[in-house]
Amino acid sequence: MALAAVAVVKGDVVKGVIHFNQSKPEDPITITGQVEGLTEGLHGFHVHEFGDTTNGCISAGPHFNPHKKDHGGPSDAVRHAGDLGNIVADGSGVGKVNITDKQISLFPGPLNIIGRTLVVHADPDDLGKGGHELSLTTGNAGARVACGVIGVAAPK
Ligand SMILES: [Cu+2]
Ligand SMILES: [Zn+2]
Repeated sequence: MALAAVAVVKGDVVKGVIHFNQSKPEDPITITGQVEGLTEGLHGFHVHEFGDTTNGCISAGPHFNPHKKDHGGPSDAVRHAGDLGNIVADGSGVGKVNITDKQISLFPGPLNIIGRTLVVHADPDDLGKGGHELSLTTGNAGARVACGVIGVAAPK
């Protein structure tokens, strides 16, 4: 049975709705939607470990990393499961999301992301290659400008 989840991300000025769909455990997950209110350019986009926004997006903790690897880009073998790379905002501040990924899942198991938090960052994720002291942990993507817990979607 196909599964669907949704994250409504919110910050002071940035907001968006992101949908997650997956038809079978062995199939990739598709991630679609839109974020608005961004500065033009690249913005780090990750699943963080905790579905906790008690103290805002900071309570979501580090990148979701069940395999205890270094930070990387979405197409890298060495990456956090939650490393979805960057979204690209246009001159109107709108970033469209259309991602297919195989390292996270909506189905039960160690890769499950339901109840974790989707975070949008102020700065580009350097995908682990920036040579900054934070490159291998966060991609040096800066502040968390919006976030939302990934929850089970209502049927359409
Ligand atoms: Cu992040
Ligand atoms: Zn990461």
